[in-house]
Order: sequence, then structure tokens, then C-alpha cells
Amino acid sequence: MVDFLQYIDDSPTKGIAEKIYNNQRITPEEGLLLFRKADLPLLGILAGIVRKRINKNLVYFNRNFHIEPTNKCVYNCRFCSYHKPADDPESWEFSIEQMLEIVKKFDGKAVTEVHIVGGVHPDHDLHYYGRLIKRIKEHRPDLHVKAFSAIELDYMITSVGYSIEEGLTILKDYGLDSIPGGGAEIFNEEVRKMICDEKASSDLWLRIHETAHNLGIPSNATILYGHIESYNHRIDHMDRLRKLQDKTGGFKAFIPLKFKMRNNNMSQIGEVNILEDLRNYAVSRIFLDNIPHIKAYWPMSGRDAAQLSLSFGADDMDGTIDDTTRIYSMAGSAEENPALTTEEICKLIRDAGFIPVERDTLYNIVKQW
Ligand code: V47
Ligand code: SF4
Repeated sequence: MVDFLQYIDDSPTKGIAEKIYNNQRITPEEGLLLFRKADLPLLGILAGIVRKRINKNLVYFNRNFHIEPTNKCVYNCRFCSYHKPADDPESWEFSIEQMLEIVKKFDGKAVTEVHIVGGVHPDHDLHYYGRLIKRIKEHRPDLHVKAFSAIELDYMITSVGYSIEEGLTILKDYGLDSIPGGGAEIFNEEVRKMICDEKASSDLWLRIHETAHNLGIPSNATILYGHIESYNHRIDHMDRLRKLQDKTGGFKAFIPLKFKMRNNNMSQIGEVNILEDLRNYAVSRIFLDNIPHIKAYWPMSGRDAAQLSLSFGADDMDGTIDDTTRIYSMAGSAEENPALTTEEICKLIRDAGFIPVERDTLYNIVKQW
């Protein structure tokens, strides 16, 4: 067998490549070196080794739809193109009945998950959202409810005097099944202060997810990259997640979200290019050796970039089947009206050389296509 390591220059990356090949965990310093020094083809090979070890040649997707209850938000994150003050003519807010109508539109369709995320509404507490979940479950008990970022959870729980543990227990009783990964942004406190000073701190974000995991509620994690953060900050972010995952094992997927520049207060920064996206997917896959899935969220990245990311460690393409999300079109995503049929997702995956597998939210296999 040809030893591919012989083709790597005798640089620090060679030793790191050897570790990855031998299934040894890399340190934060080594992760940083990969970001800074490793060339992209090598990162693709190394991320490919890790993804094959964990996920073979499979690429997962699910059939889901989104509900965005409101874009009214008490916070004002500088990167956000989505939120509006309550009195703004472009703000919206769905009633519980209107949200149930959205759910009913999918009656008879083979969706397995509803993803509910929106702004932090000043007046909607955990009982309001709990009633929504309960009504959804009464209508369609088998639909998995993945709902509310840690930021929304913090506000809806603590604004009415509950502890995080009490609040999550109440929401679980209403029918909450899992928590999406939003609101993590960048954990480094200085960067966080500059881009989203007002909302839940990094420690609180991590504590909410830890508490959820301890209560048997799995979750995802995100990173918002490609703005004012450095590689150091990205590695620090992943290191905090890797440590928590070692404790709880509750994260299902990691979702890198590239900063999109349109219609927000950080537009002047611009956007990083696709090479940086691929580098970021690859280092994420290699560094986060204990989080099983890396999700390429195509409504944000665009379908071509998501397809390419499959060769750089990503193994999950999410699966929005209808144009039910506005977060990214408002921020200038390539996908103005995100909608892909199951056949289209499967073709994207096959054309990239992988095997499409339909999953449920917890990565149980629904069907191999
Ligand atoms: O937390 C906001 C991000 C997130 C911008 O768990 C932006 O399966 C880029 O969390 N450019 C919400 N990103 C979306 C989210 C998510 C998406 C898909 C799947 C899952 C999951 C979770 O959107 C926010 C924030 O980080 N965001 N504005 C922007 N201008
Ligand atoms: Fe509100 Fe979320 Fe936008 Fe921040 S990112 S302003 S918390 S909607």
C-alpha cells in the first residue's frame, strides 16, 4: 500500500496528518496549525478520512419544514438581517393558529421534523411556546419538534422566573424533542461583545445545552464564521464544544454558518470565499472528532457549495423541502427561495460520489435512496 504521508512536505502538518491517520485526537494548537498552514487538498484528504471513519460514504438528509414564529426581537445582533423592532412595518408575528395552519399544510406529506426558530419576542414566554408545541403534537404526534435556540430559551424561561432546568423540563413535558444549534455565534467573549453584546453569554449558551443533554434533550451546535473572528477564535469555539461533548455526548451535529453580508450592520466586512468555507468544514470535521455529523446547510451556503463541502468532511445536507425559511434570503443567500425535492437532494449527493440516506432528526435511517 502506498503511504500517502510521504507526499506531504516535512512540515508540522505532516505530524498532525499522521495523528489524524492513526485516529488520535489533535490539540487546539494543531487545529490552529491546520487552519493556518495546511493546503486545501491535504485538508480534504484528512477530513475525508475522518468522515469515512465516522459516516462511511453516506450523506444524510431529512424531510423537514421551518416555522419562523416572528422576526420581532428584543436584541439587536450586528450581523443579523432578520430581526425588526416590534413597531417596524417589516416585522411579522404568527399566531398559534397561523402556525398550526403551516403544520397542516404538510398533512399527508412524509415530513419527519418541524424546525422552529425566530426572533426573541418580548411577550412570548415558555408557556406560550409550550402551547404551540402541544397543539402541534396533538395534531401530529409523530412529528419531531426541534425548536428554539438557546437565546430564545434563555429569554422565554428566565423572563418568567424559572431556572433553565425547570424551564427545559416544562418544555419537554409540552413535547419539545430537541434543540437546534443557533445563537452560538463565536464563544470568545471579546468578539461576542462586538457582534452580539446583549444576548446570552457563551457560558450560558453552553450551560443551556449541557442542561438539555442531562435532561435527555439532544441538540445541535453552530458557529458563525467569516466576519471579524480569527482562526484562534474558531478553534477556541470548537474546543469548548468538544469538551462539553466529552461530558454529555448530546450534540448530534455541528453546523458552520458563514456570515452573509446583506442588510445588516456588518455589511462592510464582506464575505469570505468558498476556499475558506471548505477549509472551515474540513478543520471542523477533523477537530470535532466526537460530534458525529457535520451539516452543510444549503439554504445558507447555496447548493453548489454544500455539494462541494461533502468532499471536505460534511456528511449531512439538512433537507428543507419547502421555502419556509427567510433568515438567509434576507441576509443575501444564493438561495432566494430554498426548496429542494428529495430527488434533487439525492442527485446532488450521488453526483458528488456519495450515498444518499434519508434520516430522522436523531439520525435513525428512514430510507436508503
Ligand atoms: O444563530 C443570523 C445565524 C442562526 C446571519 O440546528 C446568520 O439544525 C449568517 O441556528 N449570516 C440561526 N448567519 C439558524 C440556525 C440553524 C440553521 C440551520 C439548521 C440548524 C440546526 C440551526 O443564523 C443564528 C445566527 O448564527 N445568522 N444572521 C447572517 N447575516
Ligand atoms: Fe435576534 Fe437572533 Fe437576530 Fe440576534 S440573531 S437579533 S437574537 S433574531
